[in-house]
Amino acid sequence: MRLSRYFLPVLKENPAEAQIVSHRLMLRAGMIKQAQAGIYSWLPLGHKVLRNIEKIVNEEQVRAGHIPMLMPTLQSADLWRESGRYDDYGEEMLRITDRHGRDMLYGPTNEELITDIFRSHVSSYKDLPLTLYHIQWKFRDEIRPRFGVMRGREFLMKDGYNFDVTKEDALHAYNRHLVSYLRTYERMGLQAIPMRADGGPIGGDYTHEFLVLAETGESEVFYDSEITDLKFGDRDIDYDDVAQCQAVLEEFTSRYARTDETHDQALFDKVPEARRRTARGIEVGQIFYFGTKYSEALGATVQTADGKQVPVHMGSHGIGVSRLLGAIIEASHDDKGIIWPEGVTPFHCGIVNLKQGDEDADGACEELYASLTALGLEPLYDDRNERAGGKFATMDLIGLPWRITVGPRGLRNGVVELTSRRTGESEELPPEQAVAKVAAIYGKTA
Ligand code: 5CA
Repeated sequence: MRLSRYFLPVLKENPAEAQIVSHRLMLRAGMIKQAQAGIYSWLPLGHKVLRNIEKIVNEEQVRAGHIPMLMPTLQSADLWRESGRYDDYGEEMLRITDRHGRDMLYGPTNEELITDIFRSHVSSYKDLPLTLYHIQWKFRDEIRPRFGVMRGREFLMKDGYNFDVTKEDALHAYNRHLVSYLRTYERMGLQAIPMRADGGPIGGDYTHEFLVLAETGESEVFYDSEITDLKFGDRDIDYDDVAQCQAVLEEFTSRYARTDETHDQALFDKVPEARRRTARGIEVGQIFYFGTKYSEALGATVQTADGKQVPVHMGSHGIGVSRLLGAIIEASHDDKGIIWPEGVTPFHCGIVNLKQGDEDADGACEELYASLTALGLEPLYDDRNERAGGKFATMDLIGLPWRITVGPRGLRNGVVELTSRRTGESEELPPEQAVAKVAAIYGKTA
């Protein structure tokens, strides 16, 4: 993409309404624009990151054996009356009436709708296990939407639902989700710690939230500091292997880690004092096992191998896709702007032309652009007629992890400059080597 042709409405001033750094930077980097309280338009740069995050979520769900689909945002109130949640959900639910006077709602979550699909099409144990998921907009009429996309009213969620014959099988599905979430967040450059939590309006008493530690997080958390040493890394996991998934769950959840809702001071006091931590965290996901709560209410049963009719065991598993942008920025920025992890960056590399209009500089930039593109990478070329300082400031603000700077002086010596946004370190290299290096970082071969 050439910046002269892109739509990147960066702001020079700090927007007054933004109280936390991620909100401020998303507005300043021209990623989002508030449409109404807690409702945002995703401008091109923000949209790109959102799609990258979705892609990682999708890949890891499919890897775990979960099946993508798409349910609508608008749901029938009648279905929610069957589960009893139409009245229970309270004022967070946006209720709508259509022209025929039918009650509808903008889905805050999808347990009812997915259970209805299940009961209409599945009747035998032979069709299980089954986990279906989608990535779809949700609406929760939060009383205090704030912090930009962190606590929106309209927000994008990945929500997945498992259906199993027995509790044991459903717990394996739970573990599978836990493992896939650990991988998912690490691919985005985040450490998200599973912590025992509360079921809230979804229900169930077996649930973990995934928290990214950050001072601006809305949840108070208590944990054993040893937990922050755990890395999922590049393990080869067989998602059908019950023991393997269980072992990961045990490894990542055996130490004390709880949100304030389930915090138990007496238990916490058993952690050696030097390892006891109280902090704040951003909840980027939650997994639930709630047994037969919805299947009984909606009559979702299957026939077992010995001919009995039983309600299926279910769980639901969510990732806050749009909230993740805020969480990643909270975890990865400096005073100049965002620092995107390579896994989610909107463009792989920036190209800054220090002297637009100079034949050599323009030519070298065009060549870099073409070589990177040919390798399947997406560079953002700042080809505007602007001062170098302004170009650097924009690149730093929008946070591309790598920048190639091209100027007539370097070119006379046959080099360009490759700079890491994270460390600020630069090296001078011939253009082909800069391309090869960027390509290698993203796993492409030049
Ligand atoms: N049905 C279940 C799981 S599929 C569910 O709705 N779980 S949830 O309520 O925990 O939401 C899942 C994730 O969505 C949360 O962990 C959080 O990351 C994100 N989320 C929830 N509310 C908001 C909000 N108002 N703004 C942005 N993200 C949100």
